[in-house]
Amino acid sequence: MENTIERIYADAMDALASATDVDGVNELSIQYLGRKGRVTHFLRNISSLPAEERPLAGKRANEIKRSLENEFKKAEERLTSSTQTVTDRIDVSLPGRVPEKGSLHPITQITNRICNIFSQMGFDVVEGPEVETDYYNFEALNIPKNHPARDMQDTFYVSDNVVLRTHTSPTQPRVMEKRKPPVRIIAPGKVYRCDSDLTHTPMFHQVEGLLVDRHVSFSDLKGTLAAFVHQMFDEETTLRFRPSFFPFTEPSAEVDIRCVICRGKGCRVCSHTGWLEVLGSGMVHPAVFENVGYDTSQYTGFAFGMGVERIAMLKYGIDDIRRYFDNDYRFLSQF
Ligand code: 2U9
Repeated sequence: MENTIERIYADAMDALASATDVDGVNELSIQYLGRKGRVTHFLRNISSLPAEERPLAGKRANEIKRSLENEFKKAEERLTSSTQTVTDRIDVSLPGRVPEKGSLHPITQITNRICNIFSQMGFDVVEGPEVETDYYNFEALNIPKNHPARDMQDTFYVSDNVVLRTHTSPTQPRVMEKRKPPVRIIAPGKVYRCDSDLTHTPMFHQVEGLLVDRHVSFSDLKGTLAAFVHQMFDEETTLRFRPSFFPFTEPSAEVDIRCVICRGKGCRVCSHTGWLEVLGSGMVHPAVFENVGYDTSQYTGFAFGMGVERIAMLKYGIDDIRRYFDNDYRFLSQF
């Protein structure tokens, strides 16, 4: 008899340990302590036990009944409070958090735009190494050993003959060594110079272009760059070519556009000149063609280069180049 009530108790405690919610506990309470429950049934039938067993069986059955009432109550409280905690903290009816949409960095957007404009004119986009040999970065481009551009102040030297490229132009002799004219290529990418202030960062982005064919003249250069400026800024933008000097082009010219802010009246952005410098350009120096084995009696070509940060500053009206590299979300999310 003692075994029967102890078994009932053990079964009840096992079942309670696996109950996961309040409904489950209530169900067990009915199974064991309800009108037709196992403990109730045992208590009702005590009178049928031999007289000497009744007092002990009755005492133990009542102890178990109280213990189970207590255990069921505790389990009910525990499960109710944990359910409440979850629902209190999490409102499952709230709309989910929508992740912020990313976008391309403004420098990437402008680089793509420049490349698209030249691609439509038939230029191939080519990329070269950022760690470059002295030969391709300087020598092949007619920048001799004693040229000021080689100064340690301006160039990051990796070793005696290896540098971080100071422009993307070295990509082009690399291509010319492999391809015969006609050649129409633009080289976008990162370049490095030992320089840092409001308008210079040690790393910046360039796009440099090259076209080589028979009968290429300075007027082809002017027409191509005018078409570029009109698509990049707008059709009304006036441009002018100003004589300049680069070791790799002869003659050379810098290209200015009418100030996009004041339209030529003079303002802080154009230093009150009414003009903004946007490109460098020129006819490729014959020495550069000789270095790659092109016949200078057959072929001529023009080349140009621009700083992407500068073009983006003018397009978006940004006055400090360092904004591009701060990674401030408030700045970047505007593009
Ligand atoms: C080859 C021959 C010549 C590319 C050129 C420039 C002029 C130029 C600067 C503009 C602003 C770079 O970012 S910047 O500092 N570039 O002024 N670049 S002509 O001339 C070449 C390229 C390749 C084989």
